[in-house]
Amino acid sequence: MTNIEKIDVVQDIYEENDRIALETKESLEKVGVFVINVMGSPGAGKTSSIINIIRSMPEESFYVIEGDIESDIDTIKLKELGINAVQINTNGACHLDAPIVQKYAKKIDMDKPGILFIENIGNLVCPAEFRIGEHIKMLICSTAEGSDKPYKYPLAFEKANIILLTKCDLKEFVDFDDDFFRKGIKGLNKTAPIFEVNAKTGEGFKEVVEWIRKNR
Ligand SMILES: Nc1nc2c(ncn2[C@@H]2O[C@H](COP(=O)(O)OP(=O)(O)OP(=O)(O)O)[C@@H](O)[C@H]2O)c(=O)[nH]1
Ligand SMILES: [Mg+2]
Repeated sequence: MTNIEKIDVVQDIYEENDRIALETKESLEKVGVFVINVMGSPGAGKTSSIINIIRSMPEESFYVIEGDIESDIDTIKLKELGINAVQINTNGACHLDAPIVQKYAKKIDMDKPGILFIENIGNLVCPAEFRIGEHIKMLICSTAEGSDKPYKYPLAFEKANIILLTKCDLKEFVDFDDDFFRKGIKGLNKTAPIFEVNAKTGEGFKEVVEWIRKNR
């Protein structure tokens, strides 16, 4: 009879992913690049927040990897603003993983120390499960999505190092319940700060930038 050895494929995939993520993180650390994995639902305000942070830190060099299932709309937008960006299209995959990020990170000439934003695929589920070489995870959540999101999609909130609540200008129109939202997060994550922002006016980003400067 043949000997059958049972292997845990899912476990192996995560381990290999984490190994490559660590490799990317360490190689970028060597050139002084701090990596922020930007996660959130489609349209939550990920690109808008990245742009606001970049504008608020003129002393810094920035690089962006844009992850989308299709299109290069966000990358074009960033390039038009003079931001060094490359696009990854996953053609269906709902998250970025470490191997694809490692491949595309090599396509950006990171000639100066700075900050690399990796905008993950718009999705509140899968991106939270995969390390991609980041130092921190920044979760972007908008008031328009509703205040119950921490309860329905806990992993993203649990893993976040910093949370931005965007579209605060729309709060009154979407019946956003602040207490319910914050209570949901506190039950999952006691350390991540929550910053309320408005990407249209830039309000709130000064505090976000101060936090990044302190924690990088
Ligand atoms: N009123 C208001 N609109 C916002 C704010 N932030 C973003 N938006 C708008 O929301 C829409 C989506 O913003 P994006 O920054 O493209 O969101 P995203 O998360 O990058 O979207 P995907 O990459 O498609 O997942 C755009 O029309 C923005 O102008 C905000 O604070 N207030
Ligand atoms: Mg975007």
